Amino acid sequence: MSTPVPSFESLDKIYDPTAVPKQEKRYKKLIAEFEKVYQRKPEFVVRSPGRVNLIGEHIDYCGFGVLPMAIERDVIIVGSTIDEDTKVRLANINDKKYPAREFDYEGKDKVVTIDATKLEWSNYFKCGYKGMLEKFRLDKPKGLFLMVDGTVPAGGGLSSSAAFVCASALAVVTANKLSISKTELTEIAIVAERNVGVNSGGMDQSASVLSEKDFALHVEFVPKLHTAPVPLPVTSPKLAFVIANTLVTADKFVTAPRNYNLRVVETHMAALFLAKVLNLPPVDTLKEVYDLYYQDSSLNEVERFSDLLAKAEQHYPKDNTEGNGFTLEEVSKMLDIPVKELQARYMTRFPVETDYFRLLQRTKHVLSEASRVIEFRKTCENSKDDSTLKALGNLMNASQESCDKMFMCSCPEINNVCEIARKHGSFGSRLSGAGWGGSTVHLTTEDNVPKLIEVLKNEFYRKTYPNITEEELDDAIIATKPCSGAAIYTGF
Ligand code: NG1
Repeated sequence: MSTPVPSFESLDKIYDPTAVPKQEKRYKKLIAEFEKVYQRKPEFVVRSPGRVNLIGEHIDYCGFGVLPMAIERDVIIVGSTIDEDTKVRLANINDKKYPAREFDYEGKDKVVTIDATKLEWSNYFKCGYKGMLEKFRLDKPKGLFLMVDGTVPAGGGLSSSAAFVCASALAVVTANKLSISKTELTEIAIVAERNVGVNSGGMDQSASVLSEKDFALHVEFVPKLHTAPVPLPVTSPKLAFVIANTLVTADKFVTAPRNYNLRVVETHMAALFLAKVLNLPPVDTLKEVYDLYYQDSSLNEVERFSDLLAKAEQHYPKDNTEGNGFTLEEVSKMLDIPVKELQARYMTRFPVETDYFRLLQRTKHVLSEASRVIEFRKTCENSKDDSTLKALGNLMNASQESCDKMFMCSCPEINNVCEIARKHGSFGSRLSGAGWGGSTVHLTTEDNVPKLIEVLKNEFYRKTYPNITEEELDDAIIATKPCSGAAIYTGF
């Protein structure tokens, strides 16, 4: 079995020392609330964090690795068990937004019913519960009393759902005195979260479970899920990340045909085109093109990317639309696949709306971004002095530029926040997550964090949202360091 999920007796093993006093208070408050509501003592406490993607956007579904890190914001679950029944009593410290729920175990095969048509907070707990009990197939799992506190803002691109599913799965394991490795927990959480109807890729749960304090995480998907901790440079003053949610919500379901799903289709088509002109067998992803074409090459990883980029530039025909891409008919000719087949293959299950497919632009983003992930990792690993911050920042800025111009997944608010931040001590600023709104991430130093936050509040938030409250601001702007992944806390 690989490394088990760690147990920590003290909170400084989980959080940065500066955050410990605040976290201690939070844990105490949650335990007090648990005791008040259930009139019993807690037996266990577990936590799992949200994540921010530092670099590597829209390349996971192309098969390339990404580089997220766990953040301080997390989901904590305090619980105790009862042998007399198998009922789950689930309460949240924020009971106005997340009212208490109860459900019962429905047996080894079904475990529990999840109605994915409803946006219901307890569904995420049920995902973790179902995932674990499907694995362990207990005759009579323990009845549970649970109290949850989540500080990852929902819908802000920081994977609040993965944090909750991972914490829930861990709570079920701990309550039933089972043991599980970090890898198993990750794999179960990835599959379990699909029960709420989202086909999630695996980056979020990996970061939530497998991250280590002070490290970012290189997550690779091919040939199988593989993660490696990446040390972040030790600088003076210390580096810090600020996450700023633009509060622009791009509803994934509504905009998917023009945004997310269209990008998935464009990158598949781009892979087919490159494979064809390079005389490779037809493939699904640009990563397969990269692997096949360079299997016997003496070029290093990064040189391969620039070589493939040059090949793409050289082979793409000039489009007739001043850089707007190709019509479906043109793509059909380029790929030698009838329009009807393209529609059936790529545009039916997930509808797509577009006049032009911007295949070369998407290829340029994906290949350059995948190369930046590798350079980011190398820069961290070879960090010698404070100039590393500048180098990492440049990679983040280049990523933003490419997301904006080539992948077209930024928006005016993201660009504005990044520009303001760069003028006030951010070495690198970029969108994080799918884009078209949502969160941004900024690399700075600890001493500059208060100033950067203040400037963002005044220059962006109060100007864009004049009625914004202090509470909303606190949720929108988060200063964080790389934190540890899922853990059991025993020091209460
Ligand atoms: P966000 O927007 O953070 O949920 C989405 C995808 C990721 C990845 C990024 C873009 C889901 C659940 N997540 O992330 O897998 O493709 O966009 O890099 O769809």
